[in-house]
Amino acid sequence: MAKDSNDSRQPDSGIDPATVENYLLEVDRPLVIPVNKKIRLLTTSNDVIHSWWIPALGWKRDAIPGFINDNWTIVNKPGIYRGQCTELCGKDHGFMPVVLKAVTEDEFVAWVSGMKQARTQSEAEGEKTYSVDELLAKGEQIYMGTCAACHQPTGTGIPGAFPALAGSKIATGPVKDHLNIVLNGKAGTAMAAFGSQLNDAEIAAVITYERNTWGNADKLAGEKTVIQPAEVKALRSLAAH
Ligand SMILES: [Cu+2]
Repeated sequence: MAKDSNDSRQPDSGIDPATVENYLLEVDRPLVIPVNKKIRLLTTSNDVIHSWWIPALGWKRDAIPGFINDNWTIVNKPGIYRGQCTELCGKDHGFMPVVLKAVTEDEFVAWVSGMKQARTQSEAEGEKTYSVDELLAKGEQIYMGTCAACHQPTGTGIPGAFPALAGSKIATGPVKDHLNIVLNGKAGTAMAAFGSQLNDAEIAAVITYERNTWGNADKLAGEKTVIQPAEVKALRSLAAH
């Protein structure tokens, strides 16, 4: 879901949903397809059963962990087609928009090459070693965009709902545990897995930021405070085996 919708829906956000365009119906990464091409869509899930639904396509398809379902579509008119999760999937069911963007063949080719470029750049970032300042600046940006909605910009969380990171066991404990929860999430809690959403450099930056902010660095007795992308990469491959 798009950040402005998510920010607005938080308790006491002070942001009037009426001022947010396509409130709860906007995403950060739409599904982009070319028009006039038969498209096969595969659906699965990494947590519970959802159902992928865009009314204009005329069908719904369950997204089930451990299974891959498929369906197809041909979209003739370029444009934005909106939908939502249509399986009562949990407490966040109301916050699962689906956005499909149908574009011309030329636009699609350009989009694919842009995505490939971004991937190459992201891989190059993962090979670099960063200064502490670079990690902190990048980490703050990612924290504010990805983590702050629940853990709050001040790192204090929301008591009873989202744990604080300021002085927390995870953010001031062994780096391996910290990396593990950010990469893989925590079952039975609202903590999602960010391993597939953030690249190695982004994960390294946000972990470094969390370990050096809100007084956490002072509590890290003997634990690592600065993490580089290569260390994230190493732990990813460990988890994959
Ligand atoms: Cu859902």
